[in-house]
Amino acid sequence: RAITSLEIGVQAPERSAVADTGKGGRILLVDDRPSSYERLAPMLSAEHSVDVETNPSEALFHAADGNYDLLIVSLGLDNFDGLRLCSQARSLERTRAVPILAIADADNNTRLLRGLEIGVNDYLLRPVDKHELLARVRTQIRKRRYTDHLRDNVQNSIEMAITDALTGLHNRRYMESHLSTLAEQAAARGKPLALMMLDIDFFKAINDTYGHDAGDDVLREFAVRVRKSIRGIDLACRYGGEEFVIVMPETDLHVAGMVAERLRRSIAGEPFSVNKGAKRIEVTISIGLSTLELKGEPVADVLKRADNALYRAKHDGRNRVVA
Ligand code: GH3
Ligand code: MG
Ligand code: MG
Ligand code: MG
Repeated sequence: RAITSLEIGVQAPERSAVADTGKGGRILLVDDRPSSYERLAPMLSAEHSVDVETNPSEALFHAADGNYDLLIVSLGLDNFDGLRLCSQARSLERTRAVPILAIADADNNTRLLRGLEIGVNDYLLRPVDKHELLARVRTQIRKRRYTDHLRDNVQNSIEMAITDALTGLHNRRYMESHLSTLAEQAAARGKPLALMMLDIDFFKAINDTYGHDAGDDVLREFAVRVRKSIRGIDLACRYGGEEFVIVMPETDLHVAGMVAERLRRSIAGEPFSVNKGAKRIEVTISIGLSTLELKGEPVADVLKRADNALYRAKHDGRNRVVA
């Protein structure tokens, strides 16, 4: 039975969380009292790699650049407000997700509560017990790795859900859901929006003559050439088997026609290498163009007009652009 990406996304982090000891973390200890960090650092380095920042005004930069799994902040610093550092770390993009463990003096409950409100994840009271320190550190590091892992998996799942696996372009579902948004934006800003529908000519013959794998090679190479000829804000998707759609915001019919013509030539002008370079074959495409006409026009109508234009391009002899 095939394992789906979603199952992988759910199962993998659970397995790794069980296996994760929480050891081997990268820790930044912010502490400007030698009597304190000279005691804490050796405790931590039994299981982790520790950097000590004794200059708290540098700590935030250091934390943001260092890719740490955990910040340990002494709240009773001599020359710096540890709480302020915690709050800054919480508001900075690069350090927002890094857990913070505070070390506080037992007689300062108010500061401790403030710290927890700011988003300190856990705390220890002086005098610090080595085993308690290591246990709390391991927990924070394990949590951190687990959420990182979950986030990566969610990102991968999203990526897979909107991407065509063969070509790496967006898939049809993503294009269709995003097209309405792009059309609304265009209408709201009074900007044009162009759409191209592209279809590889006689693709069935390529499959029949050179094999299905050669056909796949053509589709992949085609996607590479498409990416080269569009801008970052354009949206290219594989619409069906050998059919593609490109949505071009802020583009009128004239410019879209030039882009389409350039792309058509880039396909017809350079044979496609297939079967690991064993064969080079001539490929052409036909392109139908349309633009968003009226404010509030259904995007299905824009697609339909591009499809009609594509049909005429095929009918008129292929390897051409029709608007
Ligand atoms: P036309 O010029 O009219 O577009 O002719 P065509 O042969 O390109 O069009 P047709 O729709 O008859 O054939 C499309 C072919 O694309 C049929 C299908 O087997 C093939 N195809 C669809 N998806 C894939 C794919 O992922 N890989 C390969 N190799 N072939 C595919
Ligand atoms: Mg066809
Ligand atoms: Mg075709
Ligand atoms: Mg087709």
